[in-house]
Amino acid sequence: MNQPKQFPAPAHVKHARLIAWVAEVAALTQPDAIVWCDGSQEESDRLCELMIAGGSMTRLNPAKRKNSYLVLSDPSDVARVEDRTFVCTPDADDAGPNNNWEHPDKMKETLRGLFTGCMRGRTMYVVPFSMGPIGSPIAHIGVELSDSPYVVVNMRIMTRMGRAVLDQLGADGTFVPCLHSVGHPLEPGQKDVKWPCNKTKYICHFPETREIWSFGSGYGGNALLGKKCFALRIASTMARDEGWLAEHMLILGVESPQGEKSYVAAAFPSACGKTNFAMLIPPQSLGGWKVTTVGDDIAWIKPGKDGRLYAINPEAGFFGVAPGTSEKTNFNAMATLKENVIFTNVALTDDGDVWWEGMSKEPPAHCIDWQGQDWTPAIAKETGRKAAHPNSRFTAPAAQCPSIDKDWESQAGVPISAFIFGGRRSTTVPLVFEAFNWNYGVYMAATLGSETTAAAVGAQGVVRRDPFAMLPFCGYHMGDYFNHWLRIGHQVEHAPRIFTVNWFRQDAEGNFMWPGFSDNMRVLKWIVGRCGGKADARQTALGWMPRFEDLDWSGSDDVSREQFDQLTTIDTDAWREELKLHGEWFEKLKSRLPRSLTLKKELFELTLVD
Ligand code: SAT
Ligand code: MN
Repeated sequence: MNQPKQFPAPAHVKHARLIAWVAEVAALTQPDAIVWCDGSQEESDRLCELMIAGGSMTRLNPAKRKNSYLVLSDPSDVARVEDRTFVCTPDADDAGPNNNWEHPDKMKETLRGLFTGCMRGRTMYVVPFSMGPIGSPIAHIGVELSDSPYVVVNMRIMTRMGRAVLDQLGADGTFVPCLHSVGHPLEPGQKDVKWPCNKTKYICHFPETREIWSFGSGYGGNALLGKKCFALRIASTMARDEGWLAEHMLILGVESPQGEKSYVAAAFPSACGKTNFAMLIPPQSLGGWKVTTVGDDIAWIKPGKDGRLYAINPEAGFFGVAPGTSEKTNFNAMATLKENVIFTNVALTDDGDVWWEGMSKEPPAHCIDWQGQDWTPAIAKETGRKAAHPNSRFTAPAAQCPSIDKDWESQAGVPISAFIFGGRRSTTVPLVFEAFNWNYGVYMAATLGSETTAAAVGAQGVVRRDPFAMLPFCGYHMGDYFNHWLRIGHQVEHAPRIFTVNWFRQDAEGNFMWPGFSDNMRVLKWIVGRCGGKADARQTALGWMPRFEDLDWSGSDDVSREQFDQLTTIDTDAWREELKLHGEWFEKLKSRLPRSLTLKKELFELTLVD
């Protein structure tokens, strides 16, 4: 019988509980080696070399993109797997109808079976990471154990990772244990595949014990456990218990030509343009407005002593959707992508650079697509095959973004003046409106709908309720979550105002009616104007809405008064239908739905009678 391997922890690691956990996981998963990651550039370079040698990573032409790489995943492992994602609470009702549920004991038993020997033939990496600036009172620490070097190099960009975090943890600091395996052990002599993964996938959360176990996938939110698993699902339960908010929101700063600065946080479902909005460049014709970026995906928000809400971006990088990103749609993102980037599932050009649909008007004459096959515009036309997968991604350091806010790493966070909620809706929802009050805003966010995208496996383009853009990310019962939001709004003295936007409304011919992108600044200017008492509005059944003359149209002739009327019209019949859907959605949450939301719905029905 082989003796199980012993792996002594490095001398500088003083944390007994961490050492014991790593040893316990090693005994279960039986890796060949353990590496405690220090987060250095050398370490990252070494891992990239390893992946290049193994054929799973390609170095891009440094003359085109310095220190950047391309990885192509298995075609079966390209997005978050929501139907394989579980919240394991002792009582099923606590997970709510918005989560798949299993009892923690039963799930642990299943997982122990899957994890037994699952790292054989591989190295287990110990990845200490901080979500938020190290030492910030809003930040929290996690440690991910993973057998994927791809995960390690991505986590180094997406979080503050390595030695400094271990130092911060000291001998007994609190951390969230995050266990990850691609679930593809190697027998002696067995050759590895380019993208190891397993057909069986489990993305499991244990809110009571604040643990994450993820098996079988190497992609994005399934594997970079600091992101959706920790920073949203586990953190949302921490936030519920401790009186703060963990949200699927970008954070941006808006500065007027007079130098007045405010910050807003905005929630949109995955792949609805959060990154573009967070990095928007205002039209020059508006005269010196500036937008700065604090974060593009997740916000942790805590009440400050002055009665305002303060937000940090818990991440350190962007994991953005590549297709559609161009100098025109997101200049700042393209500038962020010049060096130190890992691309996943985009196409490789003949000169060693990357390409994706929408990056340039003219596609390259030839490239290698995300599945490693020859791709030409003619092939695309004939077969409909995309060069880049619709959910292909870039992983890039936030610090490289030209629009990064000077306070993006502030330990205290930035004060939030407004919350914005938006979905992808081709009909029904007007361009923008402001909720009458906090509870109304919570109602609007709680009933937010959006057409589904490629960010998750499953049918695309169907409207689903995605309350607060948190449906796949809320780690507990949605009804309790709404209650939590209602409570927070009444606890803080200066609660932000709440707005709904929809950039995606279409006309009868299916054309987008709103130009979007930099023109979104016109809406944003109105929003911060409302917060500062400087913008007018008319009262409608949905809330306060700008009249044509309330938006600044300087330099724009894209939207006529008639088009604006169409964009902001409230179609009473469509809203009656919409309210029926709200009703069906509320029915699902019935046992824990706050009474005030049901009342709001009734009130709404009455206002819509005309
Ligand atoms: O794969 S991720 O969850 O990181 C991206 C997303 O769905 O927003
Ligand atoms: Mn997201």
